[in-house]
Amino acid sequence: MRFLGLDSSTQSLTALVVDTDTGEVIDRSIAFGPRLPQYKSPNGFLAHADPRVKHSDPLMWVEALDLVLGELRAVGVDLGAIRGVSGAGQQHGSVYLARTIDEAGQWSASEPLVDQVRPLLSRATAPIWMDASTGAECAEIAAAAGGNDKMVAVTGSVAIERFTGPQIRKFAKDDPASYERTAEIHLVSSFVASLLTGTSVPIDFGDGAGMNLLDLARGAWSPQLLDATAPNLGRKLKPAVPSATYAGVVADYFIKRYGFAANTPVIAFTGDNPSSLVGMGATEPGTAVVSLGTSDTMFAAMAAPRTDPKGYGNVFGNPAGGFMALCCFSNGSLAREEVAKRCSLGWDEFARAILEQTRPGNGGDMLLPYFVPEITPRLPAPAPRWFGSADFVAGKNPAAAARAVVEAQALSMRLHSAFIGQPPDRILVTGGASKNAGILRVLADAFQAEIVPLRVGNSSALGGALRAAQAVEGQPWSDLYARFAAPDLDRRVAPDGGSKVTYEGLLKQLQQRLNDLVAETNAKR
Ligand code: XUL
Repeated sequence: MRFLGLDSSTQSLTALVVDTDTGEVIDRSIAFGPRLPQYKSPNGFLAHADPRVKHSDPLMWVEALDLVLGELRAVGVDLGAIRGVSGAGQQHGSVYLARTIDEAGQWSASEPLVDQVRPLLSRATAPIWMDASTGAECAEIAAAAGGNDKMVAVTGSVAIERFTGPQIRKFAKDDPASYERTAEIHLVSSFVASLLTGTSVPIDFGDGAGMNLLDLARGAWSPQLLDATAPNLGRKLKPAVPSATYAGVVADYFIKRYGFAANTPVIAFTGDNPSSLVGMGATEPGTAVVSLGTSDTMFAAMAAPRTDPKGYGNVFGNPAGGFMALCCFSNGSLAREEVAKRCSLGWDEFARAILEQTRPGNGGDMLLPYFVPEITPRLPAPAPRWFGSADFVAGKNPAAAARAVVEAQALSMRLHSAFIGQPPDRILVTGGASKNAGILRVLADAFQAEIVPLRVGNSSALGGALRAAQAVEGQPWSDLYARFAAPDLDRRVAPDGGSKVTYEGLLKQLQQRLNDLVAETNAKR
């Protein structure tokens, strides 16, 4: 049987079809920047004078959905053979509607979906996970809730700028009339699912945990946090549901336009990281995962929820049941791309610079790669810092710059993910940059762990397809993982034991420099 997974991420929308009989996988992506230039979002979000503000146009996601389904058909995929759909969205981003999709979603097949969604919006833009402009709202919510320790105990996370609750509060404060006019608030995941069914699909526990609103123990919105966040918020959110919830069927619009079969089931969507946990076959505790995307994330399933005493790590729902821990670093691909661009390095040259032209420790050259505001550690404004030789600091040593960005990213991941538990001896990697052998080498050495890439590129879209397959066919996760999420053992990278001591030293040096940078930033506030 065939199942479709969708992943509406920061820079692209991916659709991926798995065939559980033949093992075949087909995927297509729409990159927002090049394919939908009218939205003026080359990296998936709109320009703003304040670097802390990052919003996207939700209509771009709507148009991309039409485009990607059209493209699947164009390459010969029979969408009528799809037996179930699920998917994921970039986490934390929120969409505001003046009418609920339950009221409005009888989409007419004769008019493009984007023209039918446009009049529903009560807010023209959607704040996304990269937004760092809600510091005041975080402080207000935490104070009203009884402090950040209480927030962590109830929701698994301190009040954080990118999480949806603080974003909703900012909207309610800045534009109370539009907030009041809002009938329904969606995450990106539940929004795309709702487009697909033409009904209001609830938020699942996996993604809902990224809102600073979900009481993890009860699996329900916390009345106290709803009140602390914004007036009447409980009326604008449907109750949160388990990730495996049957959410409805594909709407007539998609049947008529793309040939889906009538009554094709849709399973609730989840966040891209929880979805990747499934796509990587890592829903059982014991395997750490690194996802190298626009942001880099490191995450792992947990037997019992474990929280980060420093307040950087988060707890989300595991779509297969239980919880997962996650650390998010906003300067992922964005930082690697920035360095590659500044140094005019292609990706092959970038890998060669690491593998052939530089050594672990980079001869003392170190970069704190914060070209956009950072989540871990918390830096509300860009703060790149170059340390070491004069040439490196002046940007005249491209090879050292390539190694420096990746070494700092890998070590910062090691430092900040330590709360998750035992240091891993095997790490699965996914995301665009996991194709780069230079990056895998640095990860292996910095963690002193075996690095194993996944065969399939888009683990979040794959997670969507596998969740649909599991919900509809009832196959055990382990069978689905063996078939679709098998790691690419030919490309695994073993750590070089000779670099262990160098990286222990670098880890301490990085920690000191990060502490200094955070102190410097806090002093400026
Ligand atoms: C996770 C996070 C990011 C987004 C990006 O907390 O903010 O990983 O999900 O897609």
